Amino acid sequence: MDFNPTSDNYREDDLLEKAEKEAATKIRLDALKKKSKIKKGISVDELEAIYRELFDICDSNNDAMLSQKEFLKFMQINYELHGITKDTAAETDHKIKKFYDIIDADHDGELSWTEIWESLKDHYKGYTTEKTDTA
Ligand SMILES: [Ca+2]
Ligand SMILES: [Ca+2]
Repeated sequence: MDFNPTSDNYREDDLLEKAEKEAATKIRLDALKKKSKIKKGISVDELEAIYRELFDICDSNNDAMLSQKEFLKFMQINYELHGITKDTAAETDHKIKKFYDIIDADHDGELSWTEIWESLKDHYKGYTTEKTDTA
């Protein structure tokens, strides 16, 4: 008998792991959408926490950078968090690319959390409140 059960099993585990990861991501995303609404007067800390979570969710390959494909997902969910129903698929690639290039401060073709947060902080100036309630 010539078969390789080890490699078959490995493959199965691999797929299972992928499915589990996708399910876990969906749960995190649903939780984020449910509890997080970005509205005027939000604290900087709160805003940062929301985007940090969103960044992690969109970083599918866990390399701490957002590729252009991952960034597209980030933008799509970002619209949803603002209560805007807008399909980024309808946005031109050109527009997304332009955003991407603006945020990519060191021009390495990928977006780090620092690059994204710096850009967002600037974008939300005057929208957020600095003071945070310390319990
Ligand atoms: Ca990534
Ligand atoms: Ca970069």
